[in-house]
Amino acid sequence: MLLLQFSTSHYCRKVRLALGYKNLAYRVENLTPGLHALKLKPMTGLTTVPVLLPEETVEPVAIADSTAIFQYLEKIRPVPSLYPKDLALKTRAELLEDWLDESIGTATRFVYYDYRAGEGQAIDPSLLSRLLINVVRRQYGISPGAVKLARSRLQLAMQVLSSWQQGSPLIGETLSIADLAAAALLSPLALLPEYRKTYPWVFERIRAIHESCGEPLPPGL
Ligand SMILES: N[C@@H](CCC(=O)N[C@@H](CS)C(=O)NCC(=O)O)C(=O)O
Repeated sequence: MLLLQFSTSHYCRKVRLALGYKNLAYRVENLTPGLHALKLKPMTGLTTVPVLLPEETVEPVAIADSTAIFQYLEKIRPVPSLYPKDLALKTRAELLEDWLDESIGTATRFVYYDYRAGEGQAIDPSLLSRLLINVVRRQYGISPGAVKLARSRLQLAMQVLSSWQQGSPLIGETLSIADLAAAALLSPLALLPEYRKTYPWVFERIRAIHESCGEPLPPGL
């Protein structure tokens, strides 16, 4: 299997966590942001990474979107499962994963790049890094108003994830798609002192989940 990714993308991290949890062998190809769309659009109709190429003789040829990739991985390697068996719990895990993808992954991106452009400039003060951060901020419309909204979304996320404080999975008794999504999509905040100080338990859990999946820790952890 080949994972097409951006090396720094938290959505690609999410897929690597699942591949690791299920102990599946894979290779990665790091795409160049900007040129990536030329390769991906004809393949998937979308421009986003992650994209998984199963490299099998049977369909599908390419799977776009981390949620669809999770479903595919569960189909080909059902054990250990990432979906609760109980139908009501499974639906809750799917809803939580979808909300984390659509709202919280984006909110993290906004708050993270806002930090990197200001107080966090020292993480990489090179001209290239500053240039890239400005391109990303423009591409995603990262304005002060949008960052404020993103911060309040993250505050809600911390409440929703409160079962992590007791070291418990988010849904049911074992790790699920919801835990992996939260661990990956909040991981960029590990570089922000404010979040580390206020929510230390979130980062303990992110670390533990990465260890369970055999995935190298994100920057800052
Ligand atoms: N819902 C998508 C979101 C993926 C996403 O936002 N990927 C970003 C990188 S973090 C991307 O590919 N951006 C480039 C683009 O939109 O062209 C998923 O879960 O896979």
